[in-house]
Amino acid sequence: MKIKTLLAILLLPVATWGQTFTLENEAPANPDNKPLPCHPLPSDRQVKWNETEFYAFFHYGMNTFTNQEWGYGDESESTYAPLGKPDPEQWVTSVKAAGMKGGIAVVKHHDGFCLWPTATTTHNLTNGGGQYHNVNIAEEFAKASKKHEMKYGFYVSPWDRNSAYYGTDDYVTKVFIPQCEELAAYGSDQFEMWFDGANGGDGYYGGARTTRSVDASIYYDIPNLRAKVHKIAPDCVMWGVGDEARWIGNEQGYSANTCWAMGYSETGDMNGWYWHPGESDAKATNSGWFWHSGEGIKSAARLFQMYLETVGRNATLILNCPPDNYGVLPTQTVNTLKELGTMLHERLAVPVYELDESTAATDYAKSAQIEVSEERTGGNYGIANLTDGDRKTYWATDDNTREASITLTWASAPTVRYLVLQEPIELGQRIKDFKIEYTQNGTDWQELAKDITTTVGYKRIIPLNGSTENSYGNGYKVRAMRITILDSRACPLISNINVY
Ligand code: FUL
Repeated sequence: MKIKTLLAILLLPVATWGQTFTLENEAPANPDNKPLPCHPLPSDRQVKWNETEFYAFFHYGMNTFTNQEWGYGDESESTYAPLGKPDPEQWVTSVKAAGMKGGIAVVKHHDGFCLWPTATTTHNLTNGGGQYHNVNIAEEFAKASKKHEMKYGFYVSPWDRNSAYYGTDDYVTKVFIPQCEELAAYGSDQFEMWFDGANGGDGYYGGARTTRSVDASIYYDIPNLRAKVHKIAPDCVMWGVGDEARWIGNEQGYSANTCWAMGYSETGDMNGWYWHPGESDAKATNSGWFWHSGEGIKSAARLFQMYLETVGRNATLILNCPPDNYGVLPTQTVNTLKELGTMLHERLAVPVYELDESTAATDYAKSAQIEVSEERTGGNYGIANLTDGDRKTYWATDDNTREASITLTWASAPTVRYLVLQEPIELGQRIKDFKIEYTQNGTDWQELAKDITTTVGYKRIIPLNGSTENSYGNGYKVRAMRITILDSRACPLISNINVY
């Protein structure tokens, strides 16, 4: 027996005795009096993902050339024949001008055609038609995103209507997981891989032309898939079947006013067992997910409303902007995105590519005198954290507190329209209910945006007139504004306040 092993055995009873003894001093040292986390908590990867807030979806591929939404899988490779050189850099810079922080490119839809030279199937762009089929979309998209400091990731359809293997284990081990690994290798800093919920049905399947169904919850070997992708791209959230973020569900660009980062669908569930934050997928255009000749685009005002109803309601927004058959975003899309970026910048101070900071909305929280009902003792939990622009620092209350208030007062009585609140989600989502009041004369207080002030989470943007559709309006001239937290799952914490 080795000396070390012998020592370990001899010391075992002493170690056990030691543990029993220390139970009397069970509470870990907490010199900073840090608030206890309120479970469940996000992973570090999920926190970073949440910070991406607003990003694009680029549906482009075989369907762009067949005027379809779901290809059957029997399309000949040569049908993929861009009329011009596809330009992922143009996609990236156009959405950056809308205030987006990243994008997800669809590089394989249900028809199975791959927009990168994969080793897993010949059904890929190297066998496409025309002069421009060989532009490696995955590679160019990753490159352009890095160049413009945008987050990026890929949509890989788990369902493959082209593959002869679909429905067998070989598909998962020889096609699907290797495809995800190939894509992960385009960048270790990817933020999300998107796995669609449409799984199985009729298709070409290598000529079988039949119907194949799978149980998506077990078929794709998700634990193994996660491990393999995370080994290459550790911050890549596995969306959908990967279960690290959830589908908000309506595909119309809205989440609910009460939105928890646990549970499912629009509202989530306060008692959900694990962190499962919401992402809302929506179309900027008026027809399908893929580009269709003659389609229109929603107005910038409508897209701004979507932003308020998703990013402003503790979800992320993935807004689809489909490239056309030249492989670029149409001019109308580019212009609308620019208009949206200007609105977000001028109303909510969203940093936008090429827009000067001096034209951003004024954050009046920074010039307010702030008073709070209480401040947690010990550590750094004071009111300065509310306006320091650092999401990691926060104002905290004492452990037993469930109700607390923050009052902002101005000498200048600014005209304001939006209130932004953020919780430090690293310590869990806590606030259940709050209210906003304002006064013009210092004595009479009136409630604003009644009934929609419930949860906060990563980010909450409240249009003070209560309307996401016509949120801008005339605004409110305020001398003071009071935010009262009415209920919370644990002592309330706030990391950031902005008033625009
Ligand atoms: C759906 C797919 O079936 C659509 O074609 C599209 O990709 C959308 C984002 O997800 O489930």
